[in-house]
Amino acid sequence: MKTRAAVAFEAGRPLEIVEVDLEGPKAGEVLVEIKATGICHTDEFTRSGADPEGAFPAILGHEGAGVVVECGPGVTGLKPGDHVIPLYTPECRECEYCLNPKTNLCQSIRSTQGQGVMPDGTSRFSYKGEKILHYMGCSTFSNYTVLPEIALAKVRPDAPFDKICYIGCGVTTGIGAVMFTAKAEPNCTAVVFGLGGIGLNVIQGLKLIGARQIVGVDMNPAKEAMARQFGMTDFVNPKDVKGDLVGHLVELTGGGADYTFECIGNVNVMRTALECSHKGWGTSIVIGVAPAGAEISTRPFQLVTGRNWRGSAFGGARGRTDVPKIVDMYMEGRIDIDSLITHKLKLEDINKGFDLMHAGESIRSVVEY
Ligand code: NAD
Ligand code: AHE
Ligand code: ZN
Repeated sequence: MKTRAAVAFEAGRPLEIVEVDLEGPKAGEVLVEIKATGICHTDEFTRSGADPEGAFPAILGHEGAGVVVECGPGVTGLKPGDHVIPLYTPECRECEYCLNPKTNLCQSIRSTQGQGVMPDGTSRFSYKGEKILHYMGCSTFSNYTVLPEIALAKVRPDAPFDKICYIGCGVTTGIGAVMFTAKAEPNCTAVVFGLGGIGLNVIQGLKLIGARQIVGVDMNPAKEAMARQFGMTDFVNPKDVKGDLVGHLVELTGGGADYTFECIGNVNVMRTALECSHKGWGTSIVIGVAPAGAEISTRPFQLVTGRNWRGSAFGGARGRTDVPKIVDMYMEGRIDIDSLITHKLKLEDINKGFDLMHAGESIRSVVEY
């Protein structure tokens, strides 16, 4: 079939809206009509050429929601008409990783996914006879896409696509990092670095679990108001801090925070985040993804003296199990997604979504098909 898609033909170039060819689903695969997709900073990270795994030409996008159109042979858990959220972290429930409660990182299709192809090693997308790669196993910047069944969470049919698409990455990543990765407890203190589409969801998660103090750090003062609305108790703009930022944050949190979250992808900030976590027990969670070649550093003494450095992908969530529950939380009014979706765009205008992100004007731009 033909489908409209925004294609990243080369790193660093704007996306181009073209009609691509899409092959139907093979064994274990599902054809999905994407109804809406968010634009996450990770899409920009890859588009820009900073992603060491980035391969082109590709159809980016990994924060979508849509409807099952057709199931390939052997698909048992989904049928046409089901509402689904694509999962860049699938859940096969069989691999060594899925069977270990310590991780959500299903590895059953990770290697082919990283190469931009389906589990059988081929792509379903082409343009003028040339192969176009998939992205993060999702490619939600295409109106129709094909995914393995294990990479789709079935969700309730009454949830609006233009809001729940955000649960496909940002909402789950932020709330999950608090609940599943940090397992933060009521009355804790926290510092959140980066008050964008991820950081605000970390704040929302911290409020939900009953954190006592939630410090937000961002260089853009325009982010303060929304962060306060979501539960931030103190705002710090590093540009306004005279002297050492770590010292300032340690003092503000009464000796360091129980939990800190880096939601930017800046290795210098990752160090600050670790070092302002509390001596003896503080945990710092790396969420931001850093460009090719970047490395983190700190004095080992920071770890010897009891701080913990951890990372979180997709908030530690197991997609097929946890995503439907997060959709329920939204539908029950327990989490706010609507306020975070600051811009709605048509696919033709998708590059505007990247411009808004760079200008610091949007939290989430959502493309509706
Ligand atoms: P965003 O662009 O919406 O937000 C980033 C925020 O960081 C902005 O508000 C910006 O002003 C602020 N910022 C930038 N540099 C700063 C600095 N030096 N100090 C303080 N604030 C600074 O991006 P997002 O969509 O929220 O994504 C954030 C990061 O999380 C990205 O690196 C993205 O790739 C990553 N991410 C990771 C996962 C995961 O599973 N680990 C999931 C989604 C996104
Ligand atoms: N390709 C990058 C890594 C990018 C990365 O860490 N991605 C996160 C999700 S970001 C969503 O917005 C992730 O899930 N990581 C685990 C994984 O298996 O990719 C690189 O540096 O190579
Ligand atoms: Zn993302």
